[in-house]
Amino acid sequence: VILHGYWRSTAAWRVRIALNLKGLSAEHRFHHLRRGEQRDAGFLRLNPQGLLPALELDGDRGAVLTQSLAICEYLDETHPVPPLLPSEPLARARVRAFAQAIACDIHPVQNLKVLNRLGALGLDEEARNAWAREVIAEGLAACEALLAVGGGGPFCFGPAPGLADLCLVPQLYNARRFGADLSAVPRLLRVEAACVELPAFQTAAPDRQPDAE
Ligand SMILES: N[C@@H](CCC(=O)N[C@@H](CS)C(=O)NCC(=O)O)C(=O)O
Repeated sequence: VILHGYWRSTAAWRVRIALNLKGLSAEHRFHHLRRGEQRDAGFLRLNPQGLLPALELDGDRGAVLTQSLAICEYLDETHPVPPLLPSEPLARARVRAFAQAIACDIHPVQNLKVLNRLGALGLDEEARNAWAREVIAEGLAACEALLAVGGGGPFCFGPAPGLADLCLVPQLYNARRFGADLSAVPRLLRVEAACVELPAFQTAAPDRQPDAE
């Protein structure tokens, strides 16, 4: 498979962790987000949304998958061991809700595209960063409470990392990047500490990618 990403793309990072947890290797192609390479014609043919990641498959007639959570679930369905989701429906729904709280409700609101639009509307860099900080802090505080409902430990939902954890760790990186207050999320930070002990998370980290600046 070929993973189209960028070292600091948190959505691509989720997929890197999923591939590592599954023990799958991928060829990596990099698209520089700050230079707008995600909008090049060649990449738009792969993902008309102009967003990273995209995963080109070597099977399934060379299909291209987009949307990090859809990609992670595809990997989980095609390589079920170790699982990224619990088998029991209620537990699965809780893990998906946590992952989507990050991937659908926090990350898109602080994404590059949105911050650029805010800039075009006249918000200066400090105001844009304050926007991102607040969105992330508020969203992660809710995630902390979601864990209190369904969580065990040391990972988000029990003794093994999965879909929730691979969303959480990159989002905490973005939180720090924008200077969000993390004092209200001690449990999330404990989960992060457990994750970063694992090689699957370590080798997926942005500064370990060949295109890191
Ligand atoms: N919901 C999408 C989000 C993809 C996304 O927003 N990717 C970012 C990088 S983390 C991107 O490509 N941004 C480019 C832009 O905003 O122009 C997913 O989970 O794959």
